[in-house]
Amino acid sequence: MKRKIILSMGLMVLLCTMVFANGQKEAASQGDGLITVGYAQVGAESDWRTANTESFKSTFVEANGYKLIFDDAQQKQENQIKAIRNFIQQDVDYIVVAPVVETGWETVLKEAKEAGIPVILSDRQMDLSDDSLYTAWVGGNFLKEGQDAIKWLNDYVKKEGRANEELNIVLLQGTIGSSAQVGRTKGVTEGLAKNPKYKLLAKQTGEFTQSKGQEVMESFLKAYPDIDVVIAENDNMAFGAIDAIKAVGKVPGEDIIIISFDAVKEAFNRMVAGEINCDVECNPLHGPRVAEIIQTLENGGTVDKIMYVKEDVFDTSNAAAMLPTRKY
Ligand code: GZL
Repeated sequence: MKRKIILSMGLMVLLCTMVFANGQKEAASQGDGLITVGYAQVGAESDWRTANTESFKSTFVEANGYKLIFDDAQQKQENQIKAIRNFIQQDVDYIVVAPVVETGWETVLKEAKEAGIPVILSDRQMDLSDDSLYTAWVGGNFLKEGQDAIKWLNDYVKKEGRANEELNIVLLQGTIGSSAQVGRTKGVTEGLAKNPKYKLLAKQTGEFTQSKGQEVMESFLKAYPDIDVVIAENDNMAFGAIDAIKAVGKVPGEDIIIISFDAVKEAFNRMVAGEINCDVECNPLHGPRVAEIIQTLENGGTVDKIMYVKEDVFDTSNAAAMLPTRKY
C-alpha cells in the first residue's frame, strides 16, 4: 500500500514538474515581445574578435527589440555545440554562430532545424553536406584576402627594385581548420607558388593569438636566420611576431617585411610607425548585418545565402590618412 501512495505522489510530482517546465519554455519563447537571439561566439582571442563581440552586443539590445544570450566558447568547438544546445533548450528565436572550425556541425544543426530555430552564420563558415541547415552567412572573402596580400607583395618588390631577389618567407597561420585560415592560407600559398623567387620556408599556426604568434616567430627566427617576409593571418599574431623580431635586434617593416590581416586600429598605428608594411582588411562589424537579416526574415522576406562584406587593403602609404576613419 505504502509503495502505491509513494508511487502516486511521485507521479504527481513528475506531472507538476512537466507542466512547470513547459510553462517556463513557453514563457521563454514568448518573452516580452523581444526577439531572442543566441550568439555562440568563438572566444576573445584577438582585437578583431573583441570588435565583433562589441558589434553584436551594441546591436542586439532591448531598445532595438532584442534579447541577446551571448556565449564565449574560449575557442573550443565543444563549448559552441553546448551553447547551441542550450539555445535550443531555451527556445530562442534565432541562433547565430561564428564557427571556430568548419567541420563537425551537422548533428547539432539538425537539432536546431528540428526545433524550428533558424541558424545564421557570422564570420567563419561551416562545411555542411546540407546547406538547408543554415539560413545565411555573412563574412569576409578569405581566399580573396590571401590573394590580395600576395598581389600587394608582388607590387611592393617591383616598386622597391627587389623583383629579382630571392625572398625567404614564413607564414603564421590562424586556427587550423577555421575558414579564415583555410582561405587565407590557400590564397597566400597559391600566390607565392607562382613566383620562383618566393621561398616559403615554413608555415605554422599561432592560433590567432599574440602570445602564440610571438612563440612561433621566435622558433622561426632560430631556425631561419635570413627571413625576409612574415605573413601573419591576423594582426595579433603580427604584433607577437614584431616583438620577437625586435628581440633579436632586427627592425620590423625594414629588415623583415610584415604583411597582416584584419586591419584593426592598433595595426594602423603599427603601419604609421612602419612596423607593419601591409594589412588586408577583414571587417568584424557583423552585428548590424545580422540584424538586417533577422528583420528581413521577421517580415517574411528571403535573404541571400552568402553575403561578403566590403574589404580593402591598406599599407604604409595610406595608413595615416585612413586611421581617423577606422571604426574598430
Ligand atoms: C576572420 C576571423 C578571424 C580574424 C582573427 O573573419 O574569423 O578570427 O582574422 C580572429 O583575428 O581571431
